[in-house]
Amino acid sequence: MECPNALRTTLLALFLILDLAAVCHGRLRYGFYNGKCGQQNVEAIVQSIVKNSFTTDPTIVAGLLRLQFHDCFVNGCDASILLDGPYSEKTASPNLSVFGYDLIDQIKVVLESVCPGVVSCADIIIAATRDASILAGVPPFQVQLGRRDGMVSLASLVNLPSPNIPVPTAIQFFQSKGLNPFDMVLLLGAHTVGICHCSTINDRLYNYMGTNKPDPSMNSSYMTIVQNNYCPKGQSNNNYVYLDDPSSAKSIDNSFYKQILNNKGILPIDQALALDGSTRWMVNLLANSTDFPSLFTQALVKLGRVEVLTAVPVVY
Ligand code: HEM
Ligand SMILES: *[C@@H]1O[C@H](CO)[C@@H](O)[C@H](O)[C@H]1NC(C)=O
Ligand SMILES: *[C@@H]1O[C@H](CO)[C@@H](O)[C@H](O)[C@H]1NC(C)=O
Ligand SMILES: CC(=O)N[C@H]1CO[C@H](CO)[C@@H](O)[C@@H]1O
Repeated sequence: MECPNALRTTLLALFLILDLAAVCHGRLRYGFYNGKCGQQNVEAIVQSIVKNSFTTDPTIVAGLLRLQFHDCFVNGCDASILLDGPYSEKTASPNLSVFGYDLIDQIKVVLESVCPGVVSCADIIIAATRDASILAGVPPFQVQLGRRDGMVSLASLVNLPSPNIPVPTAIQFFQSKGLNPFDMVLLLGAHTVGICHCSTINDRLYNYMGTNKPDPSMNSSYMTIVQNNYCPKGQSNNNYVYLDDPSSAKSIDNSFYKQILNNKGILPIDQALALDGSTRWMVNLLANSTDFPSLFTQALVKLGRVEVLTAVPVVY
């Protein structure tokens, strides 16, 4: 058993046809795998592999957070995002996403060798993202496990919000997943550890709304820094810029909120959080408080509960 991205796309078509499963929603539990993997501690195994990976490359934190977001927002937290093999072609961030997928696979291989067929890829994503977040500075927190992997992944289900959507639309999007506006503002705080490929914001930097000029709403001194140091005009599409203050890009802290209050948001949606009346107060609150890391863990836990599958499916 491997995580689903190891499946061939051709096989996938068959799975799709077979996906007539009626699903019972059971419950997630703390310590779900206790006693289910012989004497082995499943969560400790995940943690040690994540730790090794983080030591080699701390960007795994961003890779995993984004992976969990995409997994949970597309058909629930069921690892179906992994089924979508060529998914990375659809994101502007192929390398890091692939990095996240590889780590999930690596963990799955180890767990299969100690207790085959027990631990779901969906739970591995949740546990690994938790462990990576703690390594990046949030206080330790527990996650409930017991998710079952989905068997369906349709490109047509991949309906993720665009970085250009207005705040009210983003709020509706999150609300449709059972997450409130405050959860949304907290979860977007994940961008504190992320990067953005220059291609995603080229228009803001060089041709805002067809004006042939930069977006005037960005802090002009910061605009110059981004243009000169990160995203020079006409350079490689692999260039990227940090979504947060570069000096704080490795830790999960509230500097992202300070950054957007200074009009240094990189993604339009990030900047919009600080400008829109419905979210600005939350941004002010988070920018002034030391509570963000712990509030973030609570929002991440809620994200991990979006439309989960738990019981074994009944196939008619
Ligand atoms: C309205 C919601 C969101 C939008 C429109 C959005 C959009 C984006 C975009 C466009 C990028 C840059 C990709 C690139 O150019 O490489 C990005 C990066 C990222 N996003 Fe989001 N995002 C959203 C919410 C979230 C949430 C809820 C999380 C996690 C909890 C998240 C985690 C990340 C991370 C960690 C990165 C950096 C990835 C890296 O460093 O490779 N995002 N996001
Ligand atoms: C632009 O950034 C500087 C710090 O680099 C800050 O002092 C200033 O307030 C920002 N300007 C605006 C309009 O946000
Ligand atoms: C802190 O709060 C005040 C208002 O209460 C606000 O004006 C300010 O922008 C907030 N953020 C920071 C980083 O000080
Ligand atoms: C290290 C690595 O995998 N780099 C790849 C990142 O993605 C580009 C294409 O988007 C490849 O050309 C690189 O080889």
